[in-house]
Order: sequence, then C-alpha cells, then structure tokens
Amino acid sequence: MSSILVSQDAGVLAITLNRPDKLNAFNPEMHQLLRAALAHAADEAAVRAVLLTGAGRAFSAGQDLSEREVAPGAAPIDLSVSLGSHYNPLIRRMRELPKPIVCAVNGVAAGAGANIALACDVVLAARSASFVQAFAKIGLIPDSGGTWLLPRLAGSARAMGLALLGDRISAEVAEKWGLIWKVVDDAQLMKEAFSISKRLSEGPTKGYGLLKKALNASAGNSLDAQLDLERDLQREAGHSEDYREGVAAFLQKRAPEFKGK
Ligand code: T3D
Repeated sequence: MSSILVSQDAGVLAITLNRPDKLNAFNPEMHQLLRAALAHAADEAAVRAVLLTGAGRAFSAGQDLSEREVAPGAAPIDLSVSLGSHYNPLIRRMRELPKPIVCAVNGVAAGAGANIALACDVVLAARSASFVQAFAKIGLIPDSGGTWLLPRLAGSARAMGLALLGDRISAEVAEKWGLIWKVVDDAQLMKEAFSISKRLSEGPTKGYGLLKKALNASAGNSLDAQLDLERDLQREAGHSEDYREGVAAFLQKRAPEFKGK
C-alpha cells in the first residue's frame, strides 16, 4: 500500500497521506512520495491547486516515533539530519509552490503533522479534528516551521502556551485563535475543501503564486521593503494574460476565463 495517494480532478491535485494504521505518521518513504507529488504539482501546468488531506481518523501524527527508539547506551539520533533532509525542504517547497495548497484536516494533527497542515495556504478542519504541538511531551521543540508560524498566526502568548503545554486544541479553538481558515462539519469537509480547491484552480494561477510570495515575505520585511516587493510583483502580475482577461471581463460585465498564465 502506497503511503501517499495522488489523484487529479480537473486542475486540482489531491494528495492523501495514507498510513492510517500509523495515524499517517511520517517515514522516509512518505516524505519521498510527498516530495515527488509536490514536484509534479509545481511542474505540471494543468495542476493549478493542491488539496492535502489524510486517510482514516488522523491528518498526521508527525514523525513516526517507532523509528526513533534508541537503545540504552547507544548514540543519540541526529535529528538535524531528518529536519535538514525531509521536514525543512518540505515546508520550503510548500511555501514556495507558486500554486495554492488547501489543507483538509480530517482528524488529529500532531507534531510535525500539525505544522505541515498550518503551513498550507487555506486550512479547513473537520469539527472533530484537533491540533497538538506534541513536541515538548517528548523533549523536542516545535519544528516544521512551528516556532515561526505559531507566534505569527496566534500571537506569542498562545504560541508559547501551545508549545510548552502540548495540549490538544479543538478545530474550533484553532479557528478562533486564527490558526486556520475555518471549521467545517465533518460530513462536509471534503466537499467544501474540493470546492475551494476547484475554485482556486480556475483562478489567476500566476497572480496567486505572486501573492503567496508577497504574503510569505511580509513577516521578515519592513513596510518599505514590502512596498518595493509589491511594486516588483505587481509589474509581473500586470504582464500576465490573466490580468488582461480579468480587466476585460470586468469591463464587459462577464465572468473571467483565467488560463493561469
Ligand atoms: O524525529 C525527527 O525526524 C524529528 C522531527 C520530528 C517531528 C515530529 O513530528 S516530533 C512529534 C512526533 N509526534 C508525536 O509526538 C505525537 C505522538 N502521538 C500522540 O500524541 C497521539 O497518538 C495523538 C495525539 C496523535 C493521537 O492520540 P489518540 O489517543 O487519538 O491515539 P493513540 O492511541 O495515542 O495512537 C493510536 C496509535 O497510533 C497507537 O498505536 P497502537 O497502540 O494502536 O499500536 C500509537 O502508538 C500510534 N501513534 C500515534 N502517533 C504516532 C504513533 N506511532 C508512531 N508514531 C507516532 N507519531
């Protein structure tokens, strides 16, 4: 059984984390297949949005801890190797993908699983889903961008509480704290996530890529630098075919037909 399922429907590439008996915990094979699926999403012009979800009752429990047991007296595992070769490139790839990524958090999202979900562009969660910064419970720090994302999304007080206490929070609290876009009834989750993904896949893909770049850069930029970046990216957006089509459609009072170019 493959640990990642990939399917394409119209312009949406759906990726399902598929180790349900392990709560979709990450192992090297899963990293490698996810990397390949995201590379396909980046390279294939027909893919204009990605939808990420999990199989079974979890989104993902983060790193597969059954691969991390160390015998007494044995040398510790160097976790920087795992972060450097798997988790960090994954988060960079997701944030730099010039196409929107929608996440449908179908169940518990823990450890790196939580932060991978939060690194997506539009995050929907089933009402029964939950989020756990499980790291401190095993002596680790939040990774996969958690120490960067959490204070920016939820503020430093909540970020610190989430990281230190490692308590499970409900999807509703995650929504209230600004960690995610919205909570959806369980039965509606995939329908709604697909509908948003499809809508995005019919949008101005080039412009979406540029707006991701601008918003992702903003956290490290001064207003001055950000204004310069907006000027440069808007020049690029203004040269796109979709901008031309968007203006024409507006003036002709019709729906635009974006080609993603
Ligand atoms: O190592 C590196 O490469 C560095 C990078 C690290 C990134 C990380 O993600 S570190 C954090 C790793 N994840 C965790 O610490 C989460 C551990 N899991 C949990 O806290 C809980 O299982 C959950 C909150 C996710 C769900 O709780 P619950 O009560 O719904 O389920 P459960 O009974 O705890 O788990 C069900 C089964 O899944 C159970 O196995 P069993 O008893 O049925 O055979 C459990 O051991 C297994 N499981 C859950 N999480 C993991 C896991 N197996 C391996 N790895 C896991 N992460």
